Amino acid sequence: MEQVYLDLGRHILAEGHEKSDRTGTGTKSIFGYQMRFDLQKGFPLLTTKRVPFSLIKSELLWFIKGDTNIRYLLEHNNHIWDEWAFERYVNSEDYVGPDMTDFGRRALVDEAFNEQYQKESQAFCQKIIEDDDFCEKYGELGNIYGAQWRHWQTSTGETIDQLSQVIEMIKQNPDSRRLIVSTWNPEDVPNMALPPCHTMFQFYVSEGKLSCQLYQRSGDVFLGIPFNIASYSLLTHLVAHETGLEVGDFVHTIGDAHLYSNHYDQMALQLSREVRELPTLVLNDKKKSLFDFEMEDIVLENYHPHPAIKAPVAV
Ligand code: DHF
Ligand code: TMP
Repeated sequence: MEQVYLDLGRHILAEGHEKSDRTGTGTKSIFGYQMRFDLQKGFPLLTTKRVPFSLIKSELLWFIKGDTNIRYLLEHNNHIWDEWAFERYVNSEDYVGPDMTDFGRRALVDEAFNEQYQKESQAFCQKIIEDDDFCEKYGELGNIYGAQWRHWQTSTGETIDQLSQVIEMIKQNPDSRRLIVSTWNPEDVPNMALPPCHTMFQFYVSEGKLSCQLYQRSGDVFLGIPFNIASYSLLTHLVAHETGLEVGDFVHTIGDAHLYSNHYDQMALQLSREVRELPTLVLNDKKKSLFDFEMEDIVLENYHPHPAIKAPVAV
């Protein structure tokens, strides 16, 4: 199964179009790609590099709670969203430290600056955890996934809990072709730190199995995509658990699928490795609703990957 991901990486390295991008890093990119993972055959967490599953768990539980403040992530030692909160802070009037303009790129090329940046970023995280007012102001990422899934704002000032509704629909009317959660709100997009990459997902039930398809408008194939595959596969397991279904396929459709130019060597290294047996996922049977799940209720067994491969994230 992992092979379909490796095929994507190989395909982009060989045939991707060179394209500039918002972050100034440069990419090789293709448009329109689909991967299918049969979740009966194991849990699709890559084995050709270690992917930190605890970060995937805490991020998904954070979305499911409808939380959009990074404090919960920091409390779980998860730093994958730090840069985007930090960016808002350093661009605000409250920030008085050294100039952090374009920190993502400068930290990669200027060691002295990188030290300053690491220091500021650590102080920022510490303050988010300790200072409630600061946390409320700068820990917030705005209307990202958690908000759109659980409390989508309507024009009349109400909120829609899309995730609860779709679960209820799966239970009541599993043959429905409208089992959709959408996150792309054209009204919100101009004001967002990072417009949603996962623009919509749809569930499908057949022969007692629950499948899920994600349309991802933009995919960082080396860093983001391995997380995204595991995250939506976990979501499918959790929704199947609650609705009393078996798991079917996770279908991953990507619009602009790209490799950043500073990930080519890492991707090539990963492609040189043998795939190993996939791990299995075990959910706490005592909990029924996915809204009650905590970190320890989700356990991965038999995960024996190759070592992690470091790569810088484009901000
Ligand atoms: N921007 C870009 N350019 N690519 C992304 O994948 C991305 N993902 C976001 C937000 N913005 C993004 C949220 N998800 C990592 C993985 C997922 C993620 C953000 C970051 C990441 O850096 N993963 C590292 C390990 C990180 C760690 O151990 O703390 C990895 O090697 O997989
Ligand atoms: P963009 O808004 O210019 O498309 O930049 C977003 C970048 O983040 C792009 O490289 C895709 C990547 N990304 C993922 O691959 N997966 C994710 O879950 C998120 C949030 C971002």
